[in-house]
Amino acid sequence: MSEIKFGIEFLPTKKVSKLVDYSKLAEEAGVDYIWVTDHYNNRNVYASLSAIAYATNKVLIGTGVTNPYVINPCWTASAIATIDEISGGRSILGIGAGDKITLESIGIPWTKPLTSVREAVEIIRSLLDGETVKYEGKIFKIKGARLNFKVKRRIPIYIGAQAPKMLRLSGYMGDGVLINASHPVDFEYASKHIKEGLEERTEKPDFFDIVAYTAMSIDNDISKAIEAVKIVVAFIVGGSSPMILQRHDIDENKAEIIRNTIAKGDFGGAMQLVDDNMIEAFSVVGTPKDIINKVEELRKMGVTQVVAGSPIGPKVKDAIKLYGEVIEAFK
Ligand code: F42
Repeated sequence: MSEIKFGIEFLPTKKVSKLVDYSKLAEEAGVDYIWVTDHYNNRNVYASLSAIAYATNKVLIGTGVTNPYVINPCWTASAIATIDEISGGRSILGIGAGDKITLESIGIPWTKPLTSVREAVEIIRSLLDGETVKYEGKIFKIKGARLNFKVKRRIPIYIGAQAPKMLRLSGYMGDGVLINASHPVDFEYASKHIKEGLEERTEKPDFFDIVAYTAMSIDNDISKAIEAVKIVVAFIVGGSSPMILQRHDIDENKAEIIRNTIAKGDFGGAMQLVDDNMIEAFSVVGTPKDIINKVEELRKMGVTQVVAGSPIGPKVKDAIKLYGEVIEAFK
């Protein structure tokens, strides 16, 4: 069975200096990958990655995930290549379709997400390979683009995917896939589609990273860990498609009530509506021992990287240290 790597997700909602502290702690805890989310209304992802790059030595760092709508792929290629230079060859690029509601709120129509991601990845890969890009796509028309500096290594590109065609696309053209999921049944589903994409590829990769990008909450006190994850699970349940809810035996009416409660701004109320089944379906939660068991289950499903996503734990710094215990158990 394949080895498993460990990542952590940071949201630049707090000052970059805090993110840098967390990143140093994560590196000390043995984390292999730091993924920083990209939303225009948080601190900028590349400015954050740049600060993290200077403060760390070994950990791989990247966007988790950027999108091709707010930022043109040519700009993204330059940005991630710059991070690679600053970090001494430690960058990774995560790209996805972005969030419809946020994009539309800033006047960007969320059209053809699959095509947009596919075209963006093709353009970015070619630019990083040092090519002059002329591209006549459905979304992007590039007359002649080229980076004025050389990228020293092949920067891995990961695609954020949950839905079937996007999962297949990740297998077809990515180096890995970031799947927002926590439960083995979701990976059973995802594997099928990723495999189809991998089979369509003419040049098979030596390794394809299947990443469980999951809500995680670690604490020695399990009840505190559960309490901290409830609001994240409420948002996931509220935002999940009927197909995903059915897969986890979650009543669509309950999900709708949670969605409406969140929409009213009643987060406490939404948390109270979250039940054990929802927590089990959409998060990895508990003491380090509980997390180790869950990671082992995911590893058996073919997951090759686990990412500790929000909230990480009731106390983030303590949770990062406890995550180190989990990582140690797999070394
Ligand atoms: N989004 C952010 O904005 N910021 C983040 O930091 C972020 C992090 C993140 C981490 C992991 C992860 O998995 C996702 C993350 N996301 C983040 C969300 C991400 O950007 C995507 O929104 C998310 O992954 C949704 O992708 P999805 O796999 O659910 O795919 C959607 C777009 C979908 O509908 N896919 C369909 C499918 O079957 O795969 C395909 C739709 C399709 O075919 N569209 C056609 C096309 O050409 O694009 C057009 C169809 C038509 O009718 O026009």
